[in-house]
Amino acid sequence: MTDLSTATVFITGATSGFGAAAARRFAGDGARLVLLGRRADRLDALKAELKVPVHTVVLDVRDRAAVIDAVTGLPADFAKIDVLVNNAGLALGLEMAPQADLDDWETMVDTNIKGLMYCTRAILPGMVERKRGHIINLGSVAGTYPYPGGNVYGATKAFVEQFSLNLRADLSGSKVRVTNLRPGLCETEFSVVRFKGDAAKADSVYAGTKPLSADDIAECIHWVAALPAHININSLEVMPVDQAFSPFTIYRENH
Ligand code: NDP
Ligand code: 8X3
Repeated sequence: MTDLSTATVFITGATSGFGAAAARRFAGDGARLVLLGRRADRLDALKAELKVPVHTVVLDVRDRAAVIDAVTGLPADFAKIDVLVNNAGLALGLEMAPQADLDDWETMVDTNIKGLMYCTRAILPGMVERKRGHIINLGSVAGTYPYPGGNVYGATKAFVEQFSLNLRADLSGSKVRVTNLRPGLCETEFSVVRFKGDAAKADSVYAGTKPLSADDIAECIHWVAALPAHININSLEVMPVDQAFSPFTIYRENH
């Protein structure tokens, strides 16, 4: 297995959900952590909780210059990143395309696509130079299966799938691994964000079912990273047992 006790793990979106759970999971190995998010208070609280070396980075991944500066300015002890968990992301709204808010669409593209690109491009050259590294991207089942209202969110996650596979193509011979982890229904702050603070609406998404937890996904992130260095999980789709598929919608009228 890959020894993570000496690894440096860079996690974006570490203030909540999968990112915070992954930070705790890797801290269990003794890994050094770089934790990124916009909410400084949450990063500080996590740093105080974890018993491993932690460097916090407060920024918005949509800010290209800030991402590049933060990575080039990492303290020497945290600069050799072994694992990048490209997790920062969000869905905004569930409206049908004709009614959807164009600003929401742009925010999802800027965060889920461009932010992930910036972090990858900033960190990848060091991994290639050291011939060691693993990029774990957070895609989604929404990147594979369409659903009403998934429109641009799903499309950003389809980008993550194809970008991950194309990175594998570019990184042939580099020893750098790339994984796209594609969770299904998972209860985090995801739906509160999607419904812009409407907690009742967010709760209704998970009512009466047993969704995945952030810890379940952290376990998957940790598992792909801990596998022996010659094994690359390209894409890993994970759903709760209670989530499955429905038939195609067929629109009918008297033709
Ligand atoms: P949460 O809302 O709980 O966490 C999202 C994290 O992303 C937060 O730490 C947030 O930090 C960070 N983030 C959002 N926007 C930015 C930004 N512009 N700059 C920096 N950080 C940002 O959601 P999850 O943990 O559920 O989601 C994590 C990832 O997993 C996302 O990419 C999501 O699309 C994906 N996913 C989620 C699923 C689910 O059902 N929950 C299923 C499949 C995929 P802060 O606000 O402090 O900046
Ligand atoms: C989050 C899962 O199905 O709500 O990516 O889009 S879903």
